[in-house]
Amino acid sequence: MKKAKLKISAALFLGAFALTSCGYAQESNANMETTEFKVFGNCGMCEKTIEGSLNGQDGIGTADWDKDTKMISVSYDAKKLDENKIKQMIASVGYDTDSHRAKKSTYSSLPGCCQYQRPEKSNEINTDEQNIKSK
Ligand SMILES: [Cu+2]
Repeated sequence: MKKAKLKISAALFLGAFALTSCGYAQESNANMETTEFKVFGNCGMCEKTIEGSLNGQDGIGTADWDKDTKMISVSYDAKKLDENKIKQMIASVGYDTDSHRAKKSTYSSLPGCCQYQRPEKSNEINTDEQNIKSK
């Protein structure tokens, strides 16, 4: 009888662990949302910089950029952040997204291998205010 009880509690424990490791705990937080968008960049160093601009920040769950597809997947607390703010955070370290453009000076200070081909779009939000004025 004692053994049976032990087995049941072990099963419950394992079950709870499995749910947690599948991200169930995070999904039960109603504020967590996931978004995916393009971030321009080249290499593994870009990946570290791009992800580093988000990971560990308040409201960010995880950030994962793929250097082949140039797509980033970000889970975030929708009460604290939105996609616009996340794109601003990425632009602040020198990386353009589909809608936000990094400051020219920040882009220029990236290592040579990281100076990716910048997108040419007219409807993007330019985070370089001096650039906007001179246009
Ligand atoms: Cu790079």
